[in-house]
Amino acid sequence: MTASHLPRLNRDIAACVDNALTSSLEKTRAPGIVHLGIGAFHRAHQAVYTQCAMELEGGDWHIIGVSLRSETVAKQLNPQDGLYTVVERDDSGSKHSIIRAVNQVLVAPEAPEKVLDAMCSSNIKVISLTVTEKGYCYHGANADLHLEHEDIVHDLAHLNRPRSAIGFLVSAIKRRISLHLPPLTIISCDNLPNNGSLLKQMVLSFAQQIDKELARRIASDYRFPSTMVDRMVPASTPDDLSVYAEQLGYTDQGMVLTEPFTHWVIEDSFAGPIPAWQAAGAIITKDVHAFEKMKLRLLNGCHSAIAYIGFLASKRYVSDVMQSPMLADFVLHLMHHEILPSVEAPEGVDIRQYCKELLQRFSNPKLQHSCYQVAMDGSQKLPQRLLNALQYQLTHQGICAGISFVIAAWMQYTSGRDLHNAPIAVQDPLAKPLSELASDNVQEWVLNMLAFDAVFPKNLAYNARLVSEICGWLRRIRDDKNIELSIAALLK
Ligand code: CS2
Repeated sequence: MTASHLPRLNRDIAACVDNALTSSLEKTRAPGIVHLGIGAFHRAHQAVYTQCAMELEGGDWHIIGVSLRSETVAKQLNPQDGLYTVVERDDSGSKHSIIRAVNQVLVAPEAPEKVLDAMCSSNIKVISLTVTEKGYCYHGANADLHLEHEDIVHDLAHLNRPRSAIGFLVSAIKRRISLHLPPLTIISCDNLPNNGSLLKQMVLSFAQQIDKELARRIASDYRFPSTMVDRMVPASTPDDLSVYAEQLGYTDQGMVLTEPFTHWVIEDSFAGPIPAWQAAGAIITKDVHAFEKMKLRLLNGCHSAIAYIGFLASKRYVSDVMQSPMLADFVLHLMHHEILPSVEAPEGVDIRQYCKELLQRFSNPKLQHSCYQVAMDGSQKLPQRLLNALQYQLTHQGICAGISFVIAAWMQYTSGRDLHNAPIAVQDPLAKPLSELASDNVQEWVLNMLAFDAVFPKNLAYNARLVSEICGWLRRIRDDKNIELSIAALLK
């Protein structure tokens, strides 16, 4: 137990895994999980819990990883037999473990039929996903599956060669049902509120388009637990790989770098067996929502704020932002005065201590998490990270200058120009329409932005107080051309 009473990964087991080269784990490596979206986060989080679970309580739970877009991870991991190193680093040093939970990586665009075969194997009991927010093809304004999304249109027409995670899931489930295979537990591990229910809704909406009976079977037999996942995992750079190659004495193309902290809360709702994740430190509970809300708003909300103000203040890493007293004070203000009021502590968690630990995690100078990386896909992130807390503050006549400031900073960012007019390579599925809203007429820009219903809920569009807050901060940011100066005005 730690000060905020959150259980952590069983460290002794992590160490024992590291020395387990000759364990039974090595001999069989039989798969039980297909994971869609095997990026760095999965490799530093669920795969580590799964390996610990196998070490503790056994079971055939190796992972077949799937890349839905690029072949990069397959090229890194397959020649290494799926093995890779997780390096945890902070001020006190670094620690590494070799993870052997991944069997192989399939590349969906190259061989969708292989992915479907894997998902339809009778050994597979769990399918998990980290496909990022945009991978759910969710349409904010309709609060449902985006039926006009090009991947969904494609998958509805070519169910045997899908592209999207949703298309793969429905195609595989349809086949599993026709083969009389047992139902699966399908676990979303993305940073979305009620991620399990959301995924279920997307899968059912897609299935309805094909066959209502299929949708009914999925709803009754398959389980979609919600989860709260937490570990900061920056993208590894070629420099990192060469530095660690020297330190470790081997080259690992699939190495992932992360922080010591890790946390996983899973809703207790399963269609069949699961690995002994609980023994490895995960919490399995009936009520995951309190954890999700706390984490999405306090951690991810502040993280996105740090990313936009940090980028515009020419800070490279999240920890650089925390080193500026002015910017760090802003984060503190945002966290405590504007986000925290809308969050209730999950049972047994000391939320003040949780906030304190978050500030320490953001400040970890060894993590090197770039503002640019966290700034990606803001249109998909802001609603659950900051706009829910904003709605709470507006309804309760609370302060919202900080959140409005972050929205103004994000708007400047999405314009594709920084405060000195240098171009920004904005990575966001809605980058084009967002940049087209930018205007020298700030009032017009803000009104059009708040009416952009793929991001902003309808009730925010006409909120006079919000319009005036954001206009004020956006003008100020653009006039000052110095984020720290503008923040000084906010904090005074
Ligand atoms: C980050 C998250 O990139 C981002 O948007 O806020 O990936 C964050 O590092 C994790 O959610 C931490 O658990």
